Amino acid sequence: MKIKKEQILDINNASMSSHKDNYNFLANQLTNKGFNVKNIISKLVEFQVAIPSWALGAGGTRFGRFSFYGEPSNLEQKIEDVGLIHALTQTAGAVSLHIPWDVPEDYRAIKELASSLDLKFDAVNSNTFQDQTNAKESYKYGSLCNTSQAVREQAIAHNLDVINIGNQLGSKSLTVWLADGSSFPGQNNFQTAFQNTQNSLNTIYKGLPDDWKMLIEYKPYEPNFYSTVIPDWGTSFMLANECGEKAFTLVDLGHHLPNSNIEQIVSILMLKGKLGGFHFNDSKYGDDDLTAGSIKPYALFLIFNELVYGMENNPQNPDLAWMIDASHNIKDPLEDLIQSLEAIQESYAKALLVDQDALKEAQQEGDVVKCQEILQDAYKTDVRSLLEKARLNAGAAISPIKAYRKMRLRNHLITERGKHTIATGL
Ligand code: PSV
Ligand code: MN
Repeated sequence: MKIKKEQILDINNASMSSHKDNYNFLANQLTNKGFNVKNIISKLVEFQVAIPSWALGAGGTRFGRFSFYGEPSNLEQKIEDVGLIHALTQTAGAVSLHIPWDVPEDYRAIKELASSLDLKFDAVNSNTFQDQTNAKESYKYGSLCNTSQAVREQAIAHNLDVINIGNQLGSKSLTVWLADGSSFPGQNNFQTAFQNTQNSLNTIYKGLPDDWKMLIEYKPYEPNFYSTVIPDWGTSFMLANECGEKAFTLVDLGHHLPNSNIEQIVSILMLKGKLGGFHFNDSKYGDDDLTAGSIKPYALFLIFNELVYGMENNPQNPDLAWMIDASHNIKDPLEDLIQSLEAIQESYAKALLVDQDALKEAQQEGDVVKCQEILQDAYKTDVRSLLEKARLNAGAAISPIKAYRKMRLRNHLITERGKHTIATGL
């Protein structure tokens, strides 16, 4: 199903006057402080975050799964769902596919559908953490790190296939996340596992088209609980460095041990020109994959503060591939993704309000109190009307969640697809 522009305009009319009041008040305040509000709005309009194809159905845990009904059961329907989110927000202009869950049957039709919804294909993701039906070799003891050459070759060939699929869709990057590691001490030789992984990545890297990037994700634990081959950003950075200039580190917010200083990681990777991609989510304990900004919004703001600084000061770092990597056990996946998008844009807007010159001066003077005041002044600004204005300018809904509910989109999806459809993915 597709949303018509007029439906959004109609719904927007009801909240227009209160939006205008709030926006005019804030825009005046910010202008008086010396901010270029127009410029901030256009940055917000430009900021697009990819939706992962596997986040459109209920996530579930290993204890069970509760469907939200009307889930997309094929690639076309997944793309249509992303189209709904994008129509309502105009901030989700890309989809990230996971292979083999999303192999297109008809490339032309899929490309046409995506472009009719104004969507691009962002990074394509390989999957060597699950055994596929009829696969010759098993990834039980790892994929790119495996001691068996045959297993490594199968995993390498899969990654090359993924590049090929992505290439036909217009994608420009491959994201590699490995579940490789060990569950018990002694199971793996750390050096052999690392070296095998490096060699395998080098081979995949050689198959990258010139204008592609390889994004290497890290994660300290799960599904292996004693060690992972790429546990942290430093290991990912080493591997990427040896692969070459088209390889980068990808930061997934959930892939850190508790209390890690993620903003510092982001900052140094950008200084080194090696931050390639970003997966947004939030967590209380581990890789909880909760809605972005739902648990630690201040941490998300501090991360964005470094991202904004890096985007302005580190031309050596490429444009980033932004993606939400969340999972929804009890919420409507589309509503949850809209909430994540809102939180991401909100943190971005607040980070754009940090007075970088004043901060630099306060840092030089050793005025710690002022430094904190500057950051918190930006953080405490209610920027929601800026986001509304950006959405209005782009033809989206003033309040995407309200519009989603008003249009009864989930009910329409259930009527169209049936209740008990199940999305492929996690
Ligand atoms: C792993 O937890 C991960 O975050 C990686 O990004 C994967 O690509 C994604 O989940 C789904 O497989
Ligand atoms: Mn991820």
